Amino acid sequence: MAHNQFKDSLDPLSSINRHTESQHQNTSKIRLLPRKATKKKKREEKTTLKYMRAAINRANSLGGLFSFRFIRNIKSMSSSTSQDFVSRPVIKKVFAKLQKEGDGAVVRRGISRSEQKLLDPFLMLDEFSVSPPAGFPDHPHRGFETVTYVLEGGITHQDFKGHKGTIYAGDVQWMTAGRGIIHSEMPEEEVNKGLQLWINLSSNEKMIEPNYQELSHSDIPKAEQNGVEVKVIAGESMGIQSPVYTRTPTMFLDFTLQPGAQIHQNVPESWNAFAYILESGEGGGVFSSSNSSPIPAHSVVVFGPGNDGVSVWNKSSSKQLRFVLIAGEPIGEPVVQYGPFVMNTQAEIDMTIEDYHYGKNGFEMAKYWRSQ
Ligand code: FJE
Ligand code: FE
Repeated sequence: MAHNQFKDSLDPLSSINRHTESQHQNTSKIRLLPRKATKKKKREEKTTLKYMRAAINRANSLGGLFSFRFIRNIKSMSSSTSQDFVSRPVIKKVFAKLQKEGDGAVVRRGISRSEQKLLDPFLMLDEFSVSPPAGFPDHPHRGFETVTYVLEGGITHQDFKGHKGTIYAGDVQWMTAGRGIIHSEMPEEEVNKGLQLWINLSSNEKMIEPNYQELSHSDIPKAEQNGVEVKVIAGESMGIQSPVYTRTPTMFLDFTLQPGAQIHQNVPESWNAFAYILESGEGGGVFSSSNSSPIPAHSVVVFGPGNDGVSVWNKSSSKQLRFVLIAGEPIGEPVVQYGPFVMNTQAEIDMTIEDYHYGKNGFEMAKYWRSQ
């Protein structure tokens, strides 16, 4: 295996080959499909809304000071459509171009250094596609977590402490590298695809003992409503909760919207949030506002701050829209990254390189271990 070649690519994630689109208004017309709600239900919703509005008006005229927010909350309680919600705005779109990584693997890097400030605590998002003999042979990590979500095929991982396993389509490995992991991540089948997300750890957790949370697809709670399916990998959605423990508070949801479906997902106020579009119909997915321009598959959609969640529409008439919605509580600390090591200061990076080189402070097995 071309270990040396791979080691070179462990240098600061360098060959970042991407482009950023500025937002532009869309002029193309896309037909809005009828919602699934029945006419009767719509009528009922309208009536409820009418009475609520009347009640608010009465209260207001009686001198009660109802904020806009309060009124909106009452409105949103009466309906499950996203038209009634205000969404966070889209502040950046990044189309993730293909680039080579590891040993012959190809990734689309959606998040890299340029988004780290906007998207604290997230460091990297790769959509990978890898076929044997390519892969991600023996390499270290320190100071953050990697989340691997397999979409097709399987990935076998082996680490320097004897931990080994294969995750297949729908399975998740939530790895806390902490003070140090050395592992290999290699494809199992002909075609192997998925996402790998890197989540930073706060300074007081960077040197914790490594840990794994492995979830089979059957451990990942799933809900379905009005043409929307959600798989809750981390956090909570549609009343169901993931069993994953997130040291850095994180939400990771996999949404599939049938043609014509729409959602509004709440996101905690202070958290940073983005979506990554996995598949879409003509033009893409519509985010934030119903009349904004569709965003194509393989794009990162960065949401601005706000106490609201995000609204999404699938305006395609035939294809489903699949995207992950990821949000996390910002750590707010300096980030110094040297490839697979992410610390707070250059001195800590220098120490990490030394630890890795001499096999110290968590990298004890570095000198002896090789993957099979
Ligand atoms: C890495 C280069 C790399 N994206 N997606 C440099 F390729 C890697 C690395 C991965 C990776 C692994 C999987 Cl299974 C999926 C990935 C990059 O292993 F960590 C550094 N530093
Ligand atoms: Fe890795």
